[in-house]
Amino acid sequence: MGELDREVTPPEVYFNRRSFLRAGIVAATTAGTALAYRRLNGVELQSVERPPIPNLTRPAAPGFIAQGEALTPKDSIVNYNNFYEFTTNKDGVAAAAAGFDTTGWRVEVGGLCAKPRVLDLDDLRRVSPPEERIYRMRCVEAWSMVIPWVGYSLGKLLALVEPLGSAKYVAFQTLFDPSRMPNQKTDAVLDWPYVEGLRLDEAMHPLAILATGLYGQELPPQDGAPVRLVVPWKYGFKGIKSIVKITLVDKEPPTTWNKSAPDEYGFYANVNPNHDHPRWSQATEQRIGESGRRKTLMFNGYGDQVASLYAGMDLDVHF
Ligand SMILES: Nc1nc2c(c(=O)[nH]1)N[C@H]1C(S)=C(S)[C@@H](COP(=O)(O)O)O[C@H]1N2
Ligand SMILES: [Mo]
Repeated sequence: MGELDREVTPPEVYFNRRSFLRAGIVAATTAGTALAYRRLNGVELQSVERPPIPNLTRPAAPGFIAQGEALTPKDSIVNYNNFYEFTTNKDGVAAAAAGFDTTGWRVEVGGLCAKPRVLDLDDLRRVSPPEERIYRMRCVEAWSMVIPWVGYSLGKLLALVEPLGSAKYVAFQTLFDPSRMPNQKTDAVLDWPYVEGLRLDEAMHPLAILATGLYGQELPPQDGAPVRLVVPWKYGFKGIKSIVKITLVDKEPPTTWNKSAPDEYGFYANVNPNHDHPRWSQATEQRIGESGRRKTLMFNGYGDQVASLYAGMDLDVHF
Protein backbone atom coordinates (compact mmCIF):
# COMPACT_ATOMS: atom_id res chain seq x y z
CA MET A 1 0.00 0.00 0.00
CA GLY A 2 1.19 3.50 -0.67
CA GLU A 3 4.07 2.60 -2.91
CA LEU A 4 5.12 5.23 -5.35
CA ASP A 5 5.56 2.75 -8.16
CA ARG A 6 2.10 1.30 -8.11
CA GLU A 7 1.16 3.20 -11.23
CA VAL A 8 4.43 3.08 -13.12
CA THR A 9 2.91 1.18 -15.97
CA PRO A 10 -0.56 2.67 -15.92
CA PRO A 11 0.59 6.29 -16.48
CA GLU A 12 2.49 5.22 -19.54
CA VAL A 13 -0.51 3.43 -20.92
CA TYR A 14 -2.67 6.33 -19.86
CA PHE A 15 -0.51 8.96 -21.48
CA ASN A 16 0.27 6.92 -24.57
CA ARG A 17 -3.44 6.66 -25.02
CA ARG A 18 -3.73 10.40 -24.50
CA SER A 19 -0.86 11.09 -26.89
CA PHE A 20 -2.52 8.88 -29.43
CA LEU A 21 -5.72 10.78 -29.04
CA ARG A 22 -3.84 14.05 -29.12
CA ALA A 23 -2.24 13.06 -32.43
CA GLY A 24 -5.75 13.00 -33.82
CA ILE A 25 -6.55 16.43 -32.44
CA VAL A 26 -4.42 18.49 -34.76
CA ALA A 27 -3.75 22.04 -33.62
CA ALA A 28 -6.11 21.72 -30.69
CA THR A 29 -5.80 24.45 -28.14
CA THR A 30 -5.10 23.36 -24.57
CA ALA A 31 -8.71 24.01 -23.67
CA GLY A 32 -9.94 22.20 -26.74
CA THR A 33 -7.72 19.26 -25.95
CA ALA A 34 -9.06 19.16 -22.44
CA LEU A 35 -12.59 19.06 -23.78
CA ALA A 36 -11.62 16.28 -26.13
CA TYR A 37 -10.12 14.34 -23.22
CA ARG A 38 -13.31 14.67 -21.31
CA ARG A 39 -15.39 13.56 -24.25
CA LEU A 40 -13.18 10.69 -25.39
CA ASN A 41 -11.68 9.42 -22.16
CA GLY A 42 -14.39 10.20 -19.66
CA VAL A 43 -11.73 11.88 -17.51
CA GLU A 44 -13.19 14.70 -15.48
CA LEU A 45 -10.63 17.48 -15.85
CA GLN A 46 -10.65 20.30 -13.33
CA SER A 47 -9.95 23.60 -14.96
CA VAL A 48 -8.27 25.84 -12.47
CA GLU A 49 -8.18 29.62 -12.24
CA ARG A 50 -6.48 31.05 -9.18
CA PRO A 51 -5.66 34.65 -8.24
CA PRO A 52 -2.84 36.03 -10.39
CA ILE A 53 0.50 36.77 -8.74
CA PRO A 54 1.41 40.37 -9.63
CA ASN A 55 4.85 41.79 -10.40
CA LEU A 56 6.52 38.56 -11.49
CA THR A 57 10.21 38.95 -12.17
CA ARG A 58 12.53 36.75 -14.20
CA PRO A 59 16.06 37.08 -12.83
CA ALA A 60 18.64 35.48 -15.09
CA ALA A 61 20.80 32.73 -13.63
CA PRO A 62 21.91 29.40 -15.06
CA GLY A 63 19.09 26.87 -14.97
CA PHE A 64 16.39 29.27 -13.82
CA ILE A 65 14.55 28.99 -17.15
CA ALA A 66 14.78 25.58 -18.86
CA GLN A 67 15.97 26.19 -22.39
CA GLY A 68 14.41 24.55 -25.43
CA GLU A 69 11.59 22.94 -23.47
CA ALA A 70 7.90 23.16 -24.24
CA LEU A 71 5.80 23.94 -21.16
CA THR A 72 3.57 21.11 -20.01
CA PRO A 73 -0.03 22.34 -20.44
CA LYS A 74 -1.55 23.69 -17.25
CA ASP A 75 -4.46 21.26 -17.59
CA SER A 76 -2.00 18.37 -17.23
CA ILE A 77 -0.08 19.93 -14.33
CA VAL A 78 -3.25 20.48 -12.30
CA ASN A 79 -4.94 17.18 -13.16
CA TYR A 80 -2.18 14.60 -12.78
CA ASN A 81 -0.72 14.80 -9.28
CA ASN A 82 0.88 12.92 -6.44
CA PHE A 83 -0.52 14.12 -3.13
CA TYR A 84 -1.18 11.05 -1.03
CA GLU A 85 -2.83 13.02 1.78
CA PHE A 86 -5.84 13.36 -0.52
CA THR A 87 -5.78 10.22 -2.68
CA THR A 88 -3.26 7.88 -4.27
CA ASN A 89 -5.15 8.17 -7.57
CA LYS A 90 -3.25 10.76 -9.61
CA ASP A 91 -6.31 11.66 -11.66
CA GLY A 92 -8.36 12.19 -8.52
CA VAL A 93 -6.22 14.61 -6.52
CA ALA A 94 -7.64 17.72 -8.18
CA ALA A 95 -11.20 16.87 -7.20
CA ALA A 96 -10.28 15.49 -3.75
CA ALA A 97 -8.27 18.61 -2.86
CA ALA A 98 -10.58 21.18 -4.49
CA GLY A 99 -12.04 22.48 -1.21
CA PHE A 100 -8.75 22.58 0.71
CA ASP A 101 -8.84 25.80 2.73
CA THR A 102 -5.51 27.55 3.40
CA THR A 103 -6.93 30.57 5.22
CA GLY A 104 -4.74 31.67 8.11
CA TRP A 105 -1.81 29.50 6.97
CA ARG A 106 1.39 29.86 8.97
CA VAL A 107 4.87 28.50 8.43
CA GLU A 108 7.11 28.04 11.45
CA VAL A 109 10.82 28.43 10.70
CA GLY A 110 13.07 27.49 13.57
CA GLY A 111 15.55 25.05 15.05
CA LEU A 112 19.27 25.88 14.97
CA CYS A 113 19.01 29.53 14.02
CA ALA A 114 19.41 32.91 15.70
CA LYS A 115 16.05 34.38 14.66
CA PRO A 116 13.27 31.77 14.53
CA ARG A 117 10.02 33.13 13.08
CA VAL A 118 6.44 32.26 12.34
CA LEU A 119 5.40 33.67 8.96
CA ASP A 120 1.92 34.09 7.55
CA LEU A 121 1.44 34.16 3.79
CA ASP A 122 1.92 37.92 3.54
CA ASP A 123 5.18 37.63 5.49
CA LEU A 124 6.28 34.83 3.18
CA ARG A 125 5.51 36.93 0.10
CA ARG A 126 7.50 39.82 1.51
CA VAL A 127 10.68 37.74 1.86
CA SER A 128 11.57 38.18 -1.81
CA PRO A 129 9.85 39.26 -5.06
CA PRO A 130 8.04 36.45 -6.90
CA GLU A 131 10.13 34.97 -9.70
CA GLU A 132 9.13 32.75 -12.58
CA ARG A 133 11.23 29.59 -12.72
CA ILE A 134 10.68 27.14 -15.54
CA TYR A 135 11.94 23.76 -14.35
CA ARG A 136 11.88 20.18 -15.52
CA MET A 137 10.15 17.97 -12.94
CA ARG A 138 11.10 14.28 -12.94
CA CYS A 139 9.03 11.94 -10.79
CA VAL A 140 10.75 8.81 -9.46
CA GLU A 141 7.98 6.90 -11.26
CA ALA A 142 9.62 7.87 -14.58
CA TRP A 143 7.25 10.54 -15.85
CA SER A 144 8.18 14.20 -16.22
CA MET A 145 6.79 17.66 -16.87
CA VAL A 146 8.07 21.19 -17.52
CA ILE A 147 6.45 23.57 -15.04
CA PRO A 148 6.51 27.38 -14.84
CA TRP A 149 6.66 27.84 -11.09
CA VAL A 150 6.37 31.09 -9.16
CA GLY A 151 8.58 31.37 -6.13
CA TYR A 152 11.97 32.42 -4.83
CA SER A 153 15.13 30.75 -3.60
CA LEU A 154 14.64 28.95 -0.30
CA GLY A 155 18.01 30.39 0.75
CA LYS A 156 16.41 33.85 1.04
CA LEU A 157 14.05 32.62 3.74
CA LEU A 158 16.78 30.66 5.52
CA ALA A 159 19.09 33.69 5.55
CA LEU A 160 16.36 35.64 7.33
CA VAL A 161 16.41 33.33 10.35
CA GLU A 162 20.23 33.24 10.48
CA PRO A 163 21.24 29.56 10.66
CA LEU A 164 23.79 28.72 13.36
CA GLY A 165 27.09 27.08 12.49
CA SER A 166 25.77 23.85 13.98
CA ALA A 167 22.91 23.68 11.41
CA LYS A 168 23.77 21.10 8.74
CA TYR A 169 20.36 20.04 7.38
CA VAL A 170 16.88 21.45 6.86
CA ALA A 171 13.75 19.45 7.76
CA PHE A 172 10.35 20.18 6.21
CA GLN A 173 6.88 19.13 7.31
CA THR A 174 3.48 19.10 5.63
CA LEU A 175 0.29 20.05 7.48
CA PHE A 176 -1.19 17.29 9.63
CA ASP A 177 -4.97 17.74 9.77
CA PRO A 178 -7.03 14.62 9.02
CA SER A 179 -10.20 16.72 8.88
CA ARG A 180 -8.78 18.51 5.81
CA MET A 181 -6.51 15.79 4.40
CA PRO A 182 -8.68 12.67 4.35
CA ASN A 183 -5.97 10.02 3.87
CA GLN A 184 -4.36 11.18 7.12
CA LYS A 185 -7.21 9.36 8.90
CA THR A 186 -5.31 6.12 8.24
CA ASP A 187 -1.65 5.25 8.57
CA ALA A 188 -2.06 2.51 5.94
CA VAL A 189 -1.06 4.94 3.17
CA LEU A 190 2.09 6.58 4.59
CA ASP A 191 3.38 7.82 7.93
CA TRP A 192 1.96 11.28 8.53
CA PRO A 193 2.81 14.06 8.43
CA TYR A 194 4.81 13.87 5.21
CA VAL A 195 8.35 15.00 5.97
CA GLU A 196 11.33 15.81 3.77
CA GLY A 197 14.82 17.16 4.13
CA LEU A 198 17.84 18.67 2.43
CA ARG A 199 21.45 19.17 3.38
CA LEU A 200 21.92 22.87 4.26
CA ASP A 201 24.16 23.52 1.24
CA GLU A 202 21.53 21.95 -1.05
CA ALA A 203 18.85 24.09 0.57
CA MET A 204 20.98 27.22 0.04
CA HIS A 205 21.48 26.48 -3.68
CA PRO A 206 19.62 29.17 -5.67
CA LEU A 207 17.83 26.55 -7.82
CA ALA A 208 15.97 25.21 -4.75
CA ILE A 209 12.80 27.27 -4.38
CA LEU A 210 9.78 27.75 -2.22
CA ALA A 211 6.96 27.87 -4.74
CA THR A 212 3.70 29.70 -4.14
CA GLY A 213 2.37 29.58 -7.69
CA LEU A 214 2.43 28.12 -11.18
CA TYR A 215 1.49 29.55 -14.57
CA GLY A 216 1.51 33.02 -12.99
CA GLN A 217 -1.22 32.20 -10.47
CA GLU A 218 -1.34 31.09 -6.85
CA LEU A 219 -0.77 27.35 -6.38
CA PRO A 220 -3.89 25.24 -6.60
CA PRO A 221 -4.42 22.81 -3.69
CA GLN A 222 -3.49 19.73 -5.72
CA ASP A 223 0.00 21.15 -6.42
CA GLY A 224 0.74 21.97 -2.78
CA ALA A 225 -1.03 25.20 -1.83
CA PRO A 226 -0.15 27.54 -0.37
CA VAL A 227 3.60 26.85 -0.38
CA ARG A 228 5.74 23.87 -1.41
CA LEU A 229 9.34 23.01 -2.07
CA VAL A 230 10.75 22.52 -5.59
CA VAL A 231 14.24 21.05 -6.04
CA PRO A 232 14.55 20.48 -9.79
CA TRP A 233 17.62 18.22 -9.79
CA LYS A 234 15.94 15.73 -7.43
CA TYR A 235 13.04 13.33 -7.86
CA GLY A 236 9.64 14.95 -7.42
CA PHE A 237 8.95 13.38 -4.01
CA LYS A 238 11.54 15.72 -2.46
CA GLY A 239 9.20 18.59 -3.39
CA ILE A 240 7.11 18.48 -0.22
CA LYS A 241 3.73 20.21 -0.47
CA SER A 242 1.65 22.40 1.84
CA ILE A 243 4.53 23.14 4.21
CA VAL A 244 3.85 24.26 7.80
CA LYS A 245 7.26 23.78 9.38
CA ILE A 246 10.90 24.29 8.37
CA THR A 247 13.54 23.34 10.93
CA LEU A 248 17.32 23.74 10.89
CA VAL A 249 18.89 20.62 12.38
CA ASP A 250 22.33 19.10 12.87
CA LYS A 251 21.60 15.56 11.65
CA GLU A 252 20.12 14.10 8.48
CA PRO A 253 16.36 14.26 9.12
CA PRO A 254 14.00 11.35 8.41
CA THR A 255 12.14 11.55 5.10
CA THR A 256 8.80 9.92 4.37
CA TRP A 257 9.60 7.75 1.35
CA ASN A 258 12.96 6.72 2.76
CA LYS A 259 11.25 5.54 5.95
CA SER A 260 8.67 3.70 3.87
CA ALA A 261 11.15 1.85 1.59
CA PRO A 262 14.81 2.69 2.32
CA ASP A 263 16.19 0.43 -0.43
CA GLU A 264 14.10 2.23 -3.01
CA TYR A 265 14.06 5.90 -2.03
CA GLY A 266 17.21 7.47 -0.62
CA PHE A 267 17.64 10.71 1.28
CA TYR A 268 19.43 12.39 -1.62
CA ALA A 269 17.11 11.25 -4.44
CA ASN A 270 19.14 13.08 -7.07
CA VAL A 271 17.81 12.27 -10.55
CA ASN A 272 20.27 9.67 -11.84
CA PRO A 273 19.70 7.67 -15.04
CA ASN A 274 22.55 5.32 -14.03
CA HIS A 275 21.04 4.28 -10.70
CA ASP A 276 17.98 2.20 -11.34
CA HIS A 277 15.15 1.83 -8.91
CA PRO A 278 15.30 -1.80 -7.66
CA ARG A 279 12.14 -2.52 -9.61
CA TRP A 280 12.47 -0.40 -12.76
CA SER A 281 14.96 1.49 -14.92
CA GLN A 282 15.54 5.20 -14.43
CA ALA A 283 17.31 5.56 -17.80
CA THR A 284 14.30 7.02 -19.61
CA GLU A 285 11.12 8.89 -18.82
CA GLN A 286 7.69 9.69 -20.22
CA ARG A 287 7.34 13.44 -20.73
CA ILE A 288 3.67 14.10 -20.17
CA GLY A 289 2.01 15.04 -23.44
CA GLU A 290 4.76 13.49 -25.60
CA SER A 291 4.67 10.18 -27.38
CA GLY A 292 7.65 7.90 -26.94
CA ARG A 293 10.22 8.16 -24.17
CA ARG A 294 13.17 10.48 -23.71
CA LYS A 295 16.49 9.88 -21.99
CA THR A 296 16.66 10.94 -18.38
CA LEU A 297 19.45 13.45 -17.72
CA MET A 298 21.93 13.24 -14.82
CA PHE A 299 20.74 15.63 -12.10
CA ASN A 300 17.73 16.15 -14.38
CA GLY A 301 19.92 18.33 -16.60
CA TYR A 302 21.10 20.61 -13.76
CA GLY A 303 24.54 19.00 -13.35
CA ASP A 304 26.49 22.12 -14.37
CA GLN A 305 24.87 23.92 -11.45
CA VAL A 306 24.74 21.23 -8.76
CA ALA A 307 27.20 18.39 -9.43
CA SER A 308 29.86 20.09 -7.26
CA LEU A 309 27.58 19.63 -4.22
CA TYR A 310 28.28 15.90 -4.50
CA ALA A 311 31.99 15.91 -5.36
CA GLY A 312 33.68 12.82 -3.99
CA MET A 313 30.39 11.12 -3.03
CA ASP A 314 29.51 7.68 -4.36
CA LEU A 315 26.09 8.34 -5.86
CA ASP A 316 25.24 4.63 -5.79
CA VAL A 317 25.62 4.68 -2.01
CA HIS A 318 24.07 8.12 -1.44
CA PHE A 319 21.21 7.62 -3.91
N1 LIG B 1 2.93 16.33 1.24
C1 LIG B 1 3.19 15.71 0.09
N2 LIG B 1 4.09 16.23 -0.76
C2 LIG B 1 4.35 15.61 -1.95
C3 LIG B 1 3.72 14.37 -2.29
C4 LIG B 1 2.76 13.86 -1.36
O1 LIG B 1 2.14 12.79 -1.57
N3 LIG B 1 2.51 14.56 -0.20
N4 LIG B 1 4.04 13.73 -3.46
C5 LIG B 1 5.37 14.03 -4.04
C6 LIG B 1 5.59 13.48 -5.37
S1 LIG B 1 5.88 11.81 -5.46
C7 LIG B 1 5.66 14.26 -6.49
S2 LIG B 1 6.08 13.61 -7.99
C8 LIG B 1 5.30 15.69 -6.44
C9 LIG B 1 4.18 15.96 -7.42
O2 LIG B 1 3.92 17.33 -7.52
P1 LIG B 1 2.76 17.84 -8.50
O3 LIG B 1 1.54 17.01 -8.21
O4 LIG B 1 2.57 19.29 -8.20
O5 LIG B 1 3.24 17.60 -9.91
O6 LIG B 1 4.90 16.11 -5.14
C10 LIG B 1 5.62 15.55 -4.07
N5 LIG B 1 5.24 16.17 -2.82
MO1 LIG C 1 6.87 11.47 -7.56
